[in-house]
Amino acid sequence: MYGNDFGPKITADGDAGDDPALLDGFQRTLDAGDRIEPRDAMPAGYRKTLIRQIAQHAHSEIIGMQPEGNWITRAPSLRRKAILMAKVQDEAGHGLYLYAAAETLGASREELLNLLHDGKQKYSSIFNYPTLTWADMGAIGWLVDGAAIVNQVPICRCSYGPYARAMVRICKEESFHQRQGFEILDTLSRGNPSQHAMAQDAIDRWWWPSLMMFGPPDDQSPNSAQSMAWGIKRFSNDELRQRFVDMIVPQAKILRLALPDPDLRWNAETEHWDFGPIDWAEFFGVLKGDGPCNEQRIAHRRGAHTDGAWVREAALAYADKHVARTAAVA
Ligand code: FAQ
Repeated sequence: MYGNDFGPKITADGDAGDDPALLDGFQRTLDAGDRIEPRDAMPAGYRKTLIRQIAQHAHSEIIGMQPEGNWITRAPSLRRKAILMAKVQDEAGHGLYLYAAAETLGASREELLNLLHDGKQKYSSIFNYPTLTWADMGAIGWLVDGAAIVNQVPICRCSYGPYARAMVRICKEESFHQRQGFEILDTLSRGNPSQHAMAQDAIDRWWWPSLMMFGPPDDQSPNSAQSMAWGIKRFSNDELRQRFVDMIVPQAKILRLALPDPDLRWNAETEHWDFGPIDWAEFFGVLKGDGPCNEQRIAHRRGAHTDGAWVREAALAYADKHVARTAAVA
């Protein structure tokens, strides 16, 4: 654990409480554009918000392995299979970095996983949709990883050091993921008519849920204002959603695929692409647990956790043995 190691001593739990000197030190660090580090004093709300967001992010990475893992055995070639396996492993790695970042705030991985398994913490809405065809691997890479990059690049500049640093590597890997999704769709789109139709069908199903990944509209986003004031979020949900649409429209043209929105048009005044209304009732329904795959995703995750208990026990036993041996030699 490390901290900036200047400023006043922090309280036992690291929270600034009402102490004006501690709160002032925290604010000065933010104002200077410096990073808050694990041993720095921070308001309890800042710690709580970070744990909530980082946990949700970590849960999304590991639940996000399921829709793609579903296609590893059915990938159309050995090359595609090797690439998909590497991608799914990357998502597990992202989960690991993020749970480790949350641990620096005092939330253990076990505690956070229990909250996920008990339905007390969220994961991204997008992973409650099914992957019906191989083209969905392309759509996830291009649109879902594409949305993830647009959302996550600004988090590399987030005010909390361990989260910001974890995001640097994650974003590099997500960029590769997006390109592999684009390449899958490009191949299908230029293939025979049924391959092109399969790619188009995937885009038709994944487009709107991808726009929902950025969260509710700004006027219905209870956390945005405070998270932006604390430098956890750098841009609002709607700003990032617009950035994503502006990035994707020209790419869709290159892919020769249509985005399923009759209201999509270039607005010369704003210099952005206008898009049609998002079905927020669907989004909030998915958050409540009514998406097509919510139950399946959580049941599978709980099962994987139970099946993996022996691995955690063996790793702990090995670590204990190692500590005992080192102590005996010393
Ligand atoms: N799904 O007040 P806000 C990926 C919740 S990683 C579910 O606007 P906030 C990689 C929100 O938690 C994808 N819940 O919230 C990959 C809050 O609930 P709470 C995940 C959502 O935090 C690719 C409530 O709604 N990325 O895809 C969603 O300020 C391919 C009110 O919302 C991250 O987590 C949603 N879409 O802004 C893996 C990035 N949106 O907790 C495999 C980091 C909102 O108050 C394959 N997170 N909610 O009960 C963020 O940037 C933010 O947390 C937002 C939400 C923007 C997601």
